[in-house]
Amino acid sequence: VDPRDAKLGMAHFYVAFIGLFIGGMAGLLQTLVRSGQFTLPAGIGYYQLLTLHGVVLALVMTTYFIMGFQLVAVSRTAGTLTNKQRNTGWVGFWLMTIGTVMAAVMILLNEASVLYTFYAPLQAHALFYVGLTLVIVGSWVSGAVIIMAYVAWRRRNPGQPSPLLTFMSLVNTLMWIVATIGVASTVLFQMLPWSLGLVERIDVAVSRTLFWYFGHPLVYFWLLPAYMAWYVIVPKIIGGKIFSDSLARLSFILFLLFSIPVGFHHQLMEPGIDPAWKFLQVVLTFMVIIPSLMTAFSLFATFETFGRSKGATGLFGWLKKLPWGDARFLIPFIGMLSFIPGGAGGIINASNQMNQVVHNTIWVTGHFHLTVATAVILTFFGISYWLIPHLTGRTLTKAMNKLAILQGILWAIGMTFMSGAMHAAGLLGAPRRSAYSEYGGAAQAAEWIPYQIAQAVGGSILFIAIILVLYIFINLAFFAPKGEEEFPVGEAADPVEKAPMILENWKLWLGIVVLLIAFAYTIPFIDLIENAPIGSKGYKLW
Ligand code: HAS
Repeated sequence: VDPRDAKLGMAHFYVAFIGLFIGGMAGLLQTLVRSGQFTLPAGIGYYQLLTLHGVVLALVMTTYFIMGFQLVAVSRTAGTLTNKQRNTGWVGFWLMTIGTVMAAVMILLNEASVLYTFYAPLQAHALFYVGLTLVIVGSWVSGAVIIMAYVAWRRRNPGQPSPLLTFMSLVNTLMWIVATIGVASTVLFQMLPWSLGLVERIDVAVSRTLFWYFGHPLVYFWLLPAYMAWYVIVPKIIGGKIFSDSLARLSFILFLLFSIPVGFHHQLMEPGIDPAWKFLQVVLTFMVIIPSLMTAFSLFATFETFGRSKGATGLFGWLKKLPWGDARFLIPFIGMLSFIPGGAGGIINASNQMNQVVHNTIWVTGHFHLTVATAVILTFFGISYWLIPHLTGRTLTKAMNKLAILQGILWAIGMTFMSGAMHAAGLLGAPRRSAYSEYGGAAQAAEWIPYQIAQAVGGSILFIAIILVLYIFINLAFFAPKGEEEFPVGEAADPVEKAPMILENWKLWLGIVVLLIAFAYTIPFIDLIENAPIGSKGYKLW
C-alpha cells in the first residue's frame, strides 16, 4: 500500500484502538457492577457507562476499523488512491472524528445516556444527535472514496471483473449507504427536532422501526470485513487458494439483497406491526442465513483442499496441516469457530416463538458478544497483526506472534466465560440492560447471581487481553523492527473461471434491493402512521 494511503488507514486505526481501550474499560466496569461486588464511583450512572461501552465499541471502534481496512484494501487491490480520492478520505475521517468527539462529550456529561441503540423514547442532548449525523455523513464521504476507486478501476479495465477485495468493499459500502438512510431519517426528522424542543412528541414505533431498518444491516457491515479476511486473506496465509471467486461474490450480493428488509426480527415482540409483515421479514431473515452457510462451506473447502494438497488423509487429517502457530491464521480461525454457535444463536433469535423466550434477556447480549465481539473482533485483531506492520513498514516478530496468539486465546477464554454465562442466565430470564439487583430477594433472581459473577470473571480476562492487544498494537505501530510485512491477497483455485459480469450489474442489484425494501416496509409503515394514537384534543399526535 502506498505510504500516503497507509497514513490515511493508520489514522482510522489509531481512533479504533483508542476506542477499544475506552470501551473495554467501560465493559470491565460493567461486568463488575453486574456482579454486585462493585459500585461505580464519582456519580457515574450505570446507563451512562453502558452507553459509553456500546457507542464506543459497537459504533466507533468498528466503523473506524472497517473504513480504514476497506480504504487500504481498495488501495492495495484496485491501485493507489488518486489525490482527490485520498483528500476525500481525509474529509470523511475528520467529519467522523468531530462527530465522534461531540457524541462522546455528551455521553461523558451524562447528557446522552440513551444506549447505543438511542431510539425513542430515550432522549439525548441535541449535540449528541448532531455528532451522530456528522459520523454518518463522514462515513458516506469515506464510502464515496471506495465508489470512486471502483468506478475508476472499471473504466481502466472494461469488461473485467473487479478485484475481489475491491468488489467486497464496494458491496459493504453500498449496503451501509442504503442502511444508514434509515438512521439518518430518524435522527434528522425525529430525534433532533424533538431534542431541540421544536416538536413536542415523536412516534416511538416509527423511530424504532427506522433504527432497526439500519440496525440489522449494521451487524453485517461489521461482519463483511471479517468475511473479506476469511475469503481472501486467510487462504493466502495458509498457502492455499480461494475455493471459488464467484461463490464469494455471490454471497456478498446476497448480503446486499437480504440484510436490510429484516429489521422486524428485532421488533417481533413490539405492538403496532402486523404479524404477517413480521412473518415476511422472518422469512427474509432466513434468506440472509444462506450466504453465511455458503461461507462456512467455502472455508471448509479451502482448508480441506489445502490439507489434502499437502498429503493429508482420513476425514479430518487436513486439520493437522493448517498453520496453527501463525497468529494471522489462528486468531481469525478461533473467530470462525465462535461464529458457529453465534450464528446458531441468531437462528434461535429469529425464530418467532423462541424469540419470546430470549427477547430482552441477557441471552441477546451473549449472542452479540459471540458474533461481533468474538467472531468479528478476533478477525479484526488477526488482520491488525499483519496490516499494522505492513502500513508502518515494520514486521511481526516471532516473539510478538507468540504474544498475539496468547492474546487471541485469552480473548476467546474470556468471551467463553462471559458470553456462555450470559446465554445461560438469559434462559433463566435475567434481563439485559439492568444493573445489579436482587429484585427484593426473589428466588428467580438469586439463580442469576453465579452467572453474573462468571461474567465478571470473563470480563476481567478480556480486559487483560485488551491490554495485550494495545501493547502489541503500539509495538507494531512504533517499535517493531523495520522491514516488510506482506499484505496477503489470495488467488482463486484452479480452474480459474472468470466471475460472471452480471455480479457487477449494480443497477440490477440495487434495483432489487429497493424493491425488497419497498415490499417489506411500505405497508407496515403506512399502518404505523395511520394507527398513530389520537391526542387528548382529538387530533393525530404525529
Ligand atoms: Fe444477531 C440481535 C438474528 C448474526 C449482532 N444480533 C443481535 C444484536 C446484535 C447482533 C448486536 O432474529 C442485538 C441488537 C440489540 O442491541 O438489540 N443474528 C441473527 C441471525 C444471524 C445473526 C439470524 N448478529 C449476527 C451477526 C452479528 C449480530 C453476524 C454481528 C456481527 N440477532 C438476530 C435476532 C436478534 C439479534 C433475531 C434480535 C434478538 C432480540 O429479540 O432482541 C445470522 O446472520 C447468523 C448466520 C450465521 C451462521 C453461522 C455460519 C458459520 C460460519 C463459520 C464457519 C466456520 C468454519 C471453521 C469454517 C449460520 C461462517 C470451522 C472449522 C472447524 C474445524 C470446525
